[in-house]
Amino acid sequence: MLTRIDHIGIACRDLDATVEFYRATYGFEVHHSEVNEEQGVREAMLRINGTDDGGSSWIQLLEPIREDSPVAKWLAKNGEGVHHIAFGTADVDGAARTVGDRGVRVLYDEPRRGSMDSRITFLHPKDCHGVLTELVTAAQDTPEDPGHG
Ligand code: MC0
Repeated sequence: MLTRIDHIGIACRDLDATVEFYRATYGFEVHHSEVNEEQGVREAMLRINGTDDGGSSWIQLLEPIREDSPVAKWLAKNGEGVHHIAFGTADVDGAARTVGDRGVRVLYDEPRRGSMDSRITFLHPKDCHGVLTELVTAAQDTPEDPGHG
């Protein structure tokens, strides 16, 4: 059902400085960046590796653009660090239904738009042993045609 670590989301206060740290320290380059108004973040995606299912694994750096956004709230309470993990699936609708049927609160009725036109939903951290967990289907990834996320 879930076939890879799609990404690890990291909350930061200064996206440009954090991108530079990942470049200078590890040699990871920005593959994609965007503003997601709905989620209230400016973000950069660093591609770490390809995966067996034809997708990819990423580090996602997140800087809040609004004080009332989930990442701003989290930063104010915890400071910078790992904000969530995301599991990749070819079928985010089906995976969310299955996990929901197992008693975990799924935060969205329907998946919403994520990075690079992916479809995403979140699971409540209080139902996941303290880990905010995201389920994601990459744009090119469908049950019929697993692609290159
Ligand atoms: C909050 N909590 C967390 C947490 N955020 N625990 C672990 N990891 C996190 N990231 C805990 C708080 O410490 C608190 O625990 C309790 O959950 C309630 O949190 P709150 O601060 O009072 O905030 P709420 O209830 O208003 O919202 C929490 C909730 C929210 C998880 C529902 O943050 C949410 O809807 N998140 C999903 C969307 C999101 O995070 N978007 C940003 C990434 P205590 O013990 O103090 O009660 S966007 C993204 O990632 C996209 C672009 C993509 O991947 O493509």
